[in-house]
Amino acid sequence: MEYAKIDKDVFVRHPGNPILTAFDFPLRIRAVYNSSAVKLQNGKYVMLCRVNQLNHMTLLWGADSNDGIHFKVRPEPFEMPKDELWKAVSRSVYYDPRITFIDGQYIVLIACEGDQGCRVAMFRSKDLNSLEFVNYINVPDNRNMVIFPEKFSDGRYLRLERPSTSAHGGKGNIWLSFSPDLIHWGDSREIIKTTELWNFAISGLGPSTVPVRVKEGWLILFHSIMQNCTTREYSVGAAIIDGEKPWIVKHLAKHPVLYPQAEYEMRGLVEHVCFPCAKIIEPDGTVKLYYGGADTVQCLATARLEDIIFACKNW
Ligand code: BMA
Repeated sequence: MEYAKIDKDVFVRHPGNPILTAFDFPLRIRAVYNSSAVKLQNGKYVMLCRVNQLNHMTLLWGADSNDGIHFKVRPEPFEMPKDELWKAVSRSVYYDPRITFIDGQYIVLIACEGDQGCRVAMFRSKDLNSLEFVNYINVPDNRNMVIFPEKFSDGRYLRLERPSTSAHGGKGNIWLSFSPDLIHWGDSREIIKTTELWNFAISGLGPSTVPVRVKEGWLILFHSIMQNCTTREYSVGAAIIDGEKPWIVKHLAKHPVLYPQAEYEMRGLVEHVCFPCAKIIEPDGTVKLYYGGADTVQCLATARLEDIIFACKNW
């Protein structure tokens, strides 16, 4: 009989988890989770933290680190736009930042929910000390956008995204789109469907971290959702798409590479959630995955890049 003989974990949770909690902030907050981190060219790390205030309205708050593990929270959150449209678009929350370094600058995408459903706001920054708002880059309802760190062979930008369609009763599938200028997107293709991943992703999928080039193509990690009687379980899946024709999925792990198991992932404001927003590949092949635990705390897990690729090919 054929079945997956998985005898070890790909990701190992950091022993210091959670690496950031509400108590690390200078003010009373409720939660910090689903944050994104990048390694700057000077070797230092910056995290853009999703913070829930006591009333669960969100803030985006920076934190800095020398090792990508111990983060020092800045004194103040980021300034966000002051205009009426921003207030309307993000009236409920702005959340789950994703950061791509391209064209010598950081592009930060933030999902916003308010009067218009879910839209994604694009910001740019030279150094992640402040953010400049650029535009909204979709009509509702679309989220979980990540921009590739390289352009396509014809000069267009690429992004993965998750338009919220109710096909198959889930939240939607992973799509790939192209753009000449980061603002206007199209030529879209659906590339990974929930139905290819029964059961752990049957209720939805979403790209979660910026794709990274590997020998086999682009390695992508995504979150997967499985609704059951009591929870919606969020795990982390992995796939490799073609390096030249990224709409072709070459390898897809049929099992999650990280799933809720630790106490801080099982219990919290939303139970059974591992929700990644960023990964950093260190020169020695260690992958640092930054993910939120139970919509309450910020966590870190590490893996060997080759072990994730093995899972994509063999699980
Ligand atoms: C998703 C997003 C994430 C959150 C997850 C679990 O829809 O809102 O920010 O972590 O649900 O609640």
